[in-house]
Amino acid sequence: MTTPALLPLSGRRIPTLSPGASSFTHHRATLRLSEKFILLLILSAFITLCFGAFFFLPDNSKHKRFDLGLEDVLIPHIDSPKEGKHESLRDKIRADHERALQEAKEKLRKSREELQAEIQTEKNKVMEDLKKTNAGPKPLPPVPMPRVVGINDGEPPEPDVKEKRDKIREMMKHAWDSYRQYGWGYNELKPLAKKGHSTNIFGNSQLGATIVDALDTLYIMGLHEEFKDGQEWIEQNLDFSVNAEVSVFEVNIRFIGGLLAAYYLSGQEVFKLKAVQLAEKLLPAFNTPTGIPWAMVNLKSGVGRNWGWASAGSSILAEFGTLHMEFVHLTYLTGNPAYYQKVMHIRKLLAKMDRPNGLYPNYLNPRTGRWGQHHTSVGGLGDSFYEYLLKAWLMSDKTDTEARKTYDDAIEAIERHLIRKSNGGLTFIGEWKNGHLERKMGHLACFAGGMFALGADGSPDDKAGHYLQLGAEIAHTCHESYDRTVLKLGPEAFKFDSGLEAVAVRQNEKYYILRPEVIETYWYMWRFTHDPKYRQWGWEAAQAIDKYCRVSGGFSGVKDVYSSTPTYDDVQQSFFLAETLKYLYLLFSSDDLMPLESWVFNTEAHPLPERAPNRRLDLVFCYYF
Ligand code: DMJ
Repeated sequence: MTTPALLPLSGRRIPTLSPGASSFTHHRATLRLSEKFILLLILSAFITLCFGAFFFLPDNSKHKRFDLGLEDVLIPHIDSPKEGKHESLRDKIRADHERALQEAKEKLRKSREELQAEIQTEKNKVMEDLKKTNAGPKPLPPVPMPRVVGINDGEPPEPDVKEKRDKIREMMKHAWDSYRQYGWGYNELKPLAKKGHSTNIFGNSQLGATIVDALDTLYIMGLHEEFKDGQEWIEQNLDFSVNAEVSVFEVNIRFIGGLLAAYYLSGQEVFKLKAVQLAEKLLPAFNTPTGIPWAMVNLKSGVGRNWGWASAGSSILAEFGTLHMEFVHLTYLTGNPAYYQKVMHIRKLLAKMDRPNGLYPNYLNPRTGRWGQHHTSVGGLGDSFYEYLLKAWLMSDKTDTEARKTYDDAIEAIERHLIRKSNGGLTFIGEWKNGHLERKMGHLACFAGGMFALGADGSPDDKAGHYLQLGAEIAHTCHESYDRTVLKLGPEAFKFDSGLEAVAVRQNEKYYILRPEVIETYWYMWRFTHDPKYRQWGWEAAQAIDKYCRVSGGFSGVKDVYSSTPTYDDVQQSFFLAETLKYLYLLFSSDDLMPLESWVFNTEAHPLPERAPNRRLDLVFCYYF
């Protein structure tokens, strides 16, 4: 056996020192030492390995192995399951696996179309679930301020018209300054008691309704100091986290409408912000079995309910039907589809319902989705529902043809069943009550003259002339209702019955509370015809208001327009500043101030830019629907 050549650890051959014995012995001794050293090294490495393994390798005793037939899976067990449990778990996993295999086989047998349809159904289900948990897609980023037109001085060229306009501006100053002095921060003003006032539509809140409602009128009239004052109050005080039960409709048309208009006119972000904050507070009102909102909602708790007087717990057509304009703008401005979805849901639901004689009853139960009492009117309880159908079409740059068609059908039914000519030749709009026509017209229904004129262009079968004429006839009738009183101010409701023509009969229908509807119709008719009688009629009304409603602390409603010694109701309504004075001012301004081709006025006379939402909404549709 040959001695193996010993190699040093470095691998280089050790040089031979001398060929003699002594040198050989020395050499062997050196080798023995090296061997021992190497053995020691190997031994210590082995001990280190065992030591490490003892402490660091996983404890196999904590795992059980299950034979699953196809492969082994190591499953951690925590509390030592009993054998039975192992069996059931094993069975379950096996069953799941077999089912998955089976499904895969079935899928392979399906056609491409079938598979696509299945995927779509799944997608829809996921979207529905997301909507339910409010975890839908994130809102689109907010849009910058759109370019708006027609905000100018609008000074009329005729000196006498300018004088009248200046007078209206002075009336606005008096109404505002009085509120500023005696009612600041309250919702409305008591001009005789010279203190703040509120009604149940605002709950027990102090939300400065008059400030918000008046802002855009101040802006349009060029009262910029007053506007700034109002803006400051809103920035510092307007807070919607209050325990107050408010009317969803009133708060929408006055506050959201007012804030949005102030935003579009001035470009100040604070108004948009407040409008969106408030809208969020209104959304819980839509949590009903049908999605038809409650009439009232508590801004703090979000609890909603309906007016006690409304037929069998119903919601009111003119209330849930007068949200579209503002809610579409909210979606446009925020990119949040929720607002748009809420109002479109109402529209879809109404479209599916049967309508007696093609008419929309004023009451709809939000729990059952059934109509309440069959009462239809173009005045109170019904009015602005029809107005918003037309304006939905206008604000969409006339692309929302569904809204236009719904409007046209509704107006056709109204003309057939509700509009009549009196013996004296006055056209009036009566009220339909359980199958019979009541020959009484409300002051509120007088707005319809302007609506018919506004909707004339685009009406079916080229009936534009007919609707403009109908608008003129309503304007004339409503003027008669003013002219046949002692104060030259119109009563709340007037009859066409038993020889009576356009006069109030009941004592509780003889009041005038600074309402705008008749003047609103004069303004629309003026814009469409330029017939000077409309300015004349508007001036008559302005003079009567200044003469009989003006007091040192502002303007008040009167209780009897047939009495030469008026008694006051002591309320300066916020809509007097928002609507009545605005329409009067526009009536005596040139047409390039707030042109109707560019602005759509909400039912509280708050102007919102036409077309602005259109492109953006296309994007929202693609993104969400
Ligand atoms: C206003 O608040 C609105 O015009 C509403 O549509 C009904 N009427 C009042 C003023 O009369």
